[in-house]
Amino acid sequence: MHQHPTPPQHHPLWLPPAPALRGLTVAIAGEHPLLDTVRAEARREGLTLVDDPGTARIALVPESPALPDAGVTTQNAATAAPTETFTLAHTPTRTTVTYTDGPGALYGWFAARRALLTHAPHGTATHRPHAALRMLNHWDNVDIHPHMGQVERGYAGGSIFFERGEVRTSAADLERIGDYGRALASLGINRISINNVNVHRREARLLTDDLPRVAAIAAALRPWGVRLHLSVSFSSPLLLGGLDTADPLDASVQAFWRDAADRVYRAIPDFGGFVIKADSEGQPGPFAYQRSHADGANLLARALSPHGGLVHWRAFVYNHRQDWRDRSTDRARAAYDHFAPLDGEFDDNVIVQVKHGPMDFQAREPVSPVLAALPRTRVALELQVTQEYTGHQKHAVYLGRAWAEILRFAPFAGPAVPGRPSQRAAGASDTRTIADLATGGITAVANIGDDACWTGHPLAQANLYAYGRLAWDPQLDPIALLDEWIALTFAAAPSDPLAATLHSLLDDSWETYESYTAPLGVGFMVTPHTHYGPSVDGYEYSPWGTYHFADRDGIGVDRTVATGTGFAGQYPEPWARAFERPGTTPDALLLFFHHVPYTHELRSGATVIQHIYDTHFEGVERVRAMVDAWEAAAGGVDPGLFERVRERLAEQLRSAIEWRDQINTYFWRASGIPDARGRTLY
Ligand code: GCV
Repeated sequence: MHQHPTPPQHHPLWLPPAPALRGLTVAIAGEHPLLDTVRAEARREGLTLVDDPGTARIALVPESPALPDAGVTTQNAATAAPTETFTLAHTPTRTTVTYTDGPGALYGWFAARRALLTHAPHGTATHRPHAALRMLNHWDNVDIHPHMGQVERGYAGGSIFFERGEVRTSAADLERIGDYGRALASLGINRISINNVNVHRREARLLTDDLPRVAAIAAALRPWGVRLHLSVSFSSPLLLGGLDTADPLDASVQAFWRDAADRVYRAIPDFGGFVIKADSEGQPGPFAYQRSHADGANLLARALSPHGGLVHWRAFVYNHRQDWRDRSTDRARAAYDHFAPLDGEFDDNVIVQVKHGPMDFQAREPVSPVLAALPRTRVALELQVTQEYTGHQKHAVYLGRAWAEILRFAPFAGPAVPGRPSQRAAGASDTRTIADLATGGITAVANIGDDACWTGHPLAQANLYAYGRLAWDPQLDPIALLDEWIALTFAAAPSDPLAATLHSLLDDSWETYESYTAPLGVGFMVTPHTHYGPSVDGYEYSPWGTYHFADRDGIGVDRTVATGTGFAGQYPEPWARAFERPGTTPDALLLFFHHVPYTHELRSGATVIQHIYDTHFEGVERVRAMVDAWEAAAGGVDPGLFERVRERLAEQLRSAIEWRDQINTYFWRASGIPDARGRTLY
């Protein structure tokens, strides 16, 4: 077997050794494999293990002495038994975790640790996850892909799971995977898929030849309550089974998938299931056999169901070979048009996985209407932690605020009352949010790699942290989570100047990024293929369906029912009506829904053209302030980390200037309207 070199020492993420815990006394009552993990954690942190929970400073006690098995939890938390649940009683003298099951104890341990290290207010509260499935999808390839490399849209080095055509299973690799599992458990993430949804010939074999090695990865994650899933190719019966069809209604195809599932479960008894991208961007799917996506999904679901496995079937289906001259086709409509008619046709163990926006993980998009259109289907919300369209982990962009907005969007009610996110405009009777509608849980594309700091940009660790915590509880305040991440990672109290610097750098960094890139929700305008840096017309005459339609008079995509593509009509009321008219569409999304003149006045009072100039000039100044703030932090942080952030901020500033000058100049030339403040345009 090929021996890999030992990977470099990796960063402890938000779990550096905690001297403040050392010497505390902990008692852990009960028997469960995950309680053994907690015991090992306590030893690792230097706590003293004692028998008597009555005297211990930290006590973990079962709610009832009989622990249910840490088996499959596939229901929405709202209807499920209280699994993964714990009560944390945090007092000045004692911190007690009363847990319902093994996962509850593990999550309770990390919550107790967090409460002690962040000096959380004293009190007692019961914690249960909002959704039973909290997942990360890795887009890692086994082979180095000629265009996408080892990790598709990965900005943090190679894969931690695969290297040069092999599954990584050296002791050092498995140790790092275990450390990753530990970090995920500390947030409450309980599922990961380890390979790319674009499944090439080599990756298809994870289901066969590689199973023993995949099982070794699953074993490294198991002590952390994290279950492993695989992405599969719909063409596996042809690629692996020697069949001449993958038709979901063909008996030999059904037998192939049953055998495949049986084999996987023999190797990995707690295997999570299959993730699949079908009939999308060149991936095979049921359309080739004139079958529906429900036929395709149910084929896999029936093979997995005897084992309790799940199918995550992605709704990211659209025509990527569109003729740009065809104004009637709208990519934003596609997922709804394909999936809404199939509601009710999916088996119970199918989860339709829906990207948060109707296009593709832009810095700003409306929330996908598909999430409100499948009442009889289990749907999962898909977010993107890896910064494909948000600066490639070269730009410091904290996405917690963006995700909180998505999770709290209430498709059947009006906007939240400012300052009171749970309160809606008068008259709204159905106030369910996206987090409520995502009965199949929450998932996200991961942002880590084999980079020593895991995420390329050290500050991008905050995104993984915020994602995991929001997946557990979508009501958490994303800015409080940022401070929590700072406190845990840098052992910095809020009064510490370093904490203030980090906070100021990241706090509104999403809005900063938005301000110097594509304006008012129009999206794209990025360099084709790489998706980094500006190229206003890069996708304008391409087959990908991502257009802005800027001309000398105006810009934006008319997606209204009255005169446009009709996309606005895919929303329930009151949003369908709101998005139908520019005056009631939020400014941030104006150009997503409407084609307007450059002189159109926004709700803010500025014209579209002046808004473009102002935000792009301001965006660069905000990045300049970030650079200066970081320079002032020199000496207060590890020099290696300081340099890495400094070098990335320099690139962010260079890139923001490039965006500003290209966007502003393009629209000045197109519109002929000068900047009211006379700043330099080219
Ligand atoms: C994994 C976008 C990305 C692709 C990605 C795809 C998807 O188009 O650019 O790299 O492929 O989304 O989500 O499947």
